Amino acid sequence: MAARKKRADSKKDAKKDSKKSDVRSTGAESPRAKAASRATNRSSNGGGGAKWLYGGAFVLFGVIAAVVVAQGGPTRRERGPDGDTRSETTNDDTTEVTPVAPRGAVEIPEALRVRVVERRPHDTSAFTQGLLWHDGELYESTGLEGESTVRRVDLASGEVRQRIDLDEAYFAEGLALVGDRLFQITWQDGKAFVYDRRSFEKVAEHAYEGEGWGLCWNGTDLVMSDGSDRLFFRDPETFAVRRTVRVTKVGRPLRYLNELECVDGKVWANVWQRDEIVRIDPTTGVVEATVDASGLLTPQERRRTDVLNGIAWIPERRRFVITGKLWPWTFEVELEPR
Ligand SMILES: [Ca+2]
Repeated sequence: MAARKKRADSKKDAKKDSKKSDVRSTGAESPRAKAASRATNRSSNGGGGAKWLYGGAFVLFGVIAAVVVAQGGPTRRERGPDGDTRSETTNDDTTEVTPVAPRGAVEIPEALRVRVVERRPHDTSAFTQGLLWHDGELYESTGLEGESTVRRVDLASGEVRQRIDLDEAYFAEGLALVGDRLFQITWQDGKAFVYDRRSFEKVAEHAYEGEGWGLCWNGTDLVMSDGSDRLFFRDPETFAVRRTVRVTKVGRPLRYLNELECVDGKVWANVWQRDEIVRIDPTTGVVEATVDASGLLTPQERRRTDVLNGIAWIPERRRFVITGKLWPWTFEVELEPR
């Protein structure tokens, strides 16, 4: 219960932060717009009649527009002199962060949304922390001390076909499958458990520093989140960190990365306390796409549940299954442009 409260407390901070970042995003005015405005003003100071004045401004505008297009089109913005003013309003955490996006290029993510194809039952006592799809079934990790489990679940009925309960000392988090080994991490216990996929027998255990939130397997590394803007790439044999990357969205750190899914070389993450899923380039940490997953639950269902958490990719159908903590449903969804 203490753990649940702790999450609720930090929820307030998350909300404050999200407000801050909203302010920052609206304040990021293109330097070009300012330059264009200055140029137009200068041209209007010259002598001559109204025709010259309008004609001159028109030509200047045309030249500026041509330069803008030649420099990279509408999806990229240059980091201008006012780029620094953003950091004045950031908090302590973000000022330490070195942007990982190439200097001068800030990518605007593709805007997607979910379209529900199927809604199916989900165990409302499952505090979902990890979700993956393998061979026609879901594998799920649930959290909270005394309620943490690993389970194999029938997607159609939501029926739990196999489960083990963890020692009540542990608060389980993300889950990933490497061959026939299931890796399950824990929130603040610094332990990763490895199970045989079929028997759920524990076959290994690893220790690590820091918190554990989400986990996925990209074929080479276990990718792990810890609630910050960082992703850790770990060796599945030793659990040692091979490298890390900081995730940025429109040039700013994106924190609270939670449950993960590795799909076709990209890392997908749902963001804690938001109905948002992002697609991340694992090399640069840049968010390439953002998915609006709001509106899956009714307001009444929302009151009885916790946050969206749990994304699993079904490669055969090229769709995601999405659920959340204590949610009554899983949603099989397709992604479409917003
Ligand atoms: Ca997942």
